Amino acid sequence: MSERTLVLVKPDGVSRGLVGEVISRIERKGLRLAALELRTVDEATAKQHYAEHDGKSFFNDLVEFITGGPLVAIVVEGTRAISAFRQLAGGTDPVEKATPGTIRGDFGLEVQFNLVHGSDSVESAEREIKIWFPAL
Ligand code: DAT
Ligand code: MG
Repeated sequence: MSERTLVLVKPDGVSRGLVGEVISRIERKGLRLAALELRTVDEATAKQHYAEHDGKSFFNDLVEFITGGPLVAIVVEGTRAISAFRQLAGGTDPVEKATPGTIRGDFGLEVQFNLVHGSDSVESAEREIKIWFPAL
């Protein structure tokens, strides 16, 4: 079943020059790009995107980090796109949970700087795509 998912190459991924690497892995997996934009996000949008984490110890640092520089927002589509991209990304902690061969496992070292975001469910994907690409 074809799905859409919201992917972010976060500011650390952009500043480290990993945008092409991430897009290449998405395309080689067989997923398609439906929308893509380089953008610097404001605090309100960042808080909306990460609303589920509001109140957690890392929330303020997360918002500061994600607003701290340009990121690349992408809508990715294809069969089981949500799970497929989460698999490409690897676990949240690039060392504890991610495995080599994943984006985070290959390029990440710290949980705060784990390079990419991918929606975690159909509901999250719909909610997040509305935030980032309301016209889609
Ligand atoms: P994911 O990005 O794998 O969906 P998440 O939704 O649980 O993970 O958390 C969102 C982001 O918040 C995550 O990519 C990095 C940051 N984060 C999560 N847990 C953290 C922690 N314990 N300390 C610092 N940052 C954390
Ligand atoms: Mg998440």
